[in-house]
Amino acid sequence: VTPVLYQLRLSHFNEKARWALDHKRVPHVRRDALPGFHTVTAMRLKRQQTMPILELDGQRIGESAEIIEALEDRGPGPSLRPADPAELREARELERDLDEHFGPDVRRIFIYHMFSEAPEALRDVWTIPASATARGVYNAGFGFTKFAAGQSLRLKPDAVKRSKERVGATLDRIEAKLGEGDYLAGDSFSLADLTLAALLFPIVQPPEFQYTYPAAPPGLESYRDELRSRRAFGWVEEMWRRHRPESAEVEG
Ligand SMILES: N[C@@H](CCC(=O)N[C@@H](CS)C(=O)NCC(=O)O)C(=O)O
Repeated sequence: VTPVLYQLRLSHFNEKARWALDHKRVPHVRRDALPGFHTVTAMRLKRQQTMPILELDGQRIGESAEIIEALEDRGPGPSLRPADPAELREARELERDLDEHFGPDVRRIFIYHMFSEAPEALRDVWTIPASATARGVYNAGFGFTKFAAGQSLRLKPDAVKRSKERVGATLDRIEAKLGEGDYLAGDSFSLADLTLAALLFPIVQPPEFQYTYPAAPPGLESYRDELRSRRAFGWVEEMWRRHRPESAEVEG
């Protein structure tokens, strides 16, 4: 059976799973959810609140890191695991760390700017996969979705400020680690590189992204400008150019 990815399009944790599926050339079906309503589907599928969820060989996997590991265990396709055990350990540690703090910080920054400056632009991109009827319902309830997300993601100026400081500190660390090299663990593209390049995409907005971005409002644009001069920003663009393959999605 063809694997099925339950996903949000404009989401960096979901991008990790898509990138791994595409990298390994695993034909898969994608089922889109609407942000906010996706928790209902996620609950039904796996008693959890978050996506991505991948249905793979009769199992449901509900964490992006576990999805990558399962695809690696299953074989074919180019490996995302460094061959050297110490480098593999390092790559996984970096992934775990980025998933825990960096991912949520980037999401808070991105959604905060969109909600406070251009909420309709974000809503209109979020509802691209929805039917006209679903879009109507969604738009009517959007004030509530926005409020609920604001609470659960702590979209407050002081929290956003701290998120930006932590993101800056993480990028300092990453740049030091990269040094003169091209990759974060070993000397080829691994799950560590994929994780960082996927988790920063909402800010970098590389053209290889497979879906639509909302236009960045001025506050988000000036934050992008702050980061643009950094090595890590150009590095993320480069990872997308070199290593983000075409989609392996199939009709389902
Ligand atoms: N650690 C999870 C994080 C996934 C995650 O946070 N997904 C977000 C979308 S970016 C989500 O579904 N959030 C809904 C919620 O937390 O209620 C992973 O790596 O898969």
